[in-house]
Amino acid sequence: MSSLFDATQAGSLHLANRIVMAPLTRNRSPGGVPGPLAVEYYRQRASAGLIVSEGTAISPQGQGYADVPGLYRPEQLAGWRRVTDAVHAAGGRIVAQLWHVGRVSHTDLQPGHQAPVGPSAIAAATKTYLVRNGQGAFVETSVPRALAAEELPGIVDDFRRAARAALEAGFDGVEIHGANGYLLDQFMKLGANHRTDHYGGSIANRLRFPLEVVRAVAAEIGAGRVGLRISPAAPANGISDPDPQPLFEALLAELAPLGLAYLHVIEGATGGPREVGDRPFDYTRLKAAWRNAGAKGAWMVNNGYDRALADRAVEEGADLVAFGRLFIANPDLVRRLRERAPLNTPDRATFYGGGAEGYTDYPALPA
Ligand code: 8OZ
Repeated sequence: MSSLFDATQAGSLHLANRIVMAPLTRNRSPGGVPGPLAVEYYRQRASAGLIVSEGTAISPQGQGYADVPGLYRPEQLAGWRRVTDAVHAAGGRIVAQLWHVGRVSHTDLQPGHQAPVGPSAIAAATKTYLVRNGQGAFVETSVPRALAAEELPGIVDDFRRAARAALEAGFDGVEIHGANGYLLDQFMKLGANHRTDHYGGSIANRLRFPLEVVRAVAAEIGAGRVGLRISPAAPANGISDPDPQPLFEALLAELAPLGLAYLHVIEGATGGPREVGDRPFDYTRLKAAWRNAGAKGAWMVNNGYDRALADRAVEEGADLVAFGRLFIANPDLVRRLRERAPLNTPDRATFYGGGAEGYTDYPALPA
């Protein structure tokens, strides 16, 4: 019987256990450059089998929040190199989460104060985080402009280049952010995609751009170093789709032959209830679609897990379990889960922005 604490393999990634630190936006990288505090924060959490970095912008256009890191300027790569070196020196593994927010942005954050971009010119009913005069504030996102089909190869190329940059910065691989109402999720879901060209309408058309991105990144660095994050049912950032089950089963059937390292599935509403709406999404069926199509990649589950739920998930065939908020508050979460030790409580007030407080000052158990 496999356990949460067993070593395992995800594509080319050899992992010391099945516990994953989920990607967590912390807004502590002014200028998009992770600094010494980020080095310490990730180093403290290196006993995770795998760390997925916080969402990291692939381009200036892909950025949607103040003080999130990027992977497109040399200083950003140098900052990340110090993080990845520290994680590796502590025996950990870390992948970079490649992020294009699409319409979830603000003109203040976009090059030349232009409108953010999306599949269609439909505003996301959600807020983003800006820093104005040194003060953090949540503000409505700006109305996006619809991308021309001719612009899409450029964005695919930004993802491809960011994947290459991630390896240069010492990451073990990348996770493509296809979840939570950001650009790839916007293309997949009808609430944000009203296109009438071959990137909108049918399921095959709505999957076209996300699949172009995944294939390009896999071709660039090897599929065994690439994961994809999805959130089929999450209403995050104002996203919606009337019928996600066939959409995501079709996506997985297309992905299966690529040989990705893992698929990261957020079950339910991100950071919220595991059941959403009146028509439950069937994750067991989704996983069966993945395996039936021949996929060998690890199945990573996420959302509201604790030790008991995680044990059950592994018994039922999940390969990896990602923990978010618990990793914010417990740098030694792996040990605490193993020893069934008490957990520190995450402090919501210090999730986004600020310095060491609520970031690197959560205590580990005494040695
Ligand atoms: C919280 C705040 C800002 C961004 C996501 C990257 O939901 C995020 C995010 C989460 O995937």
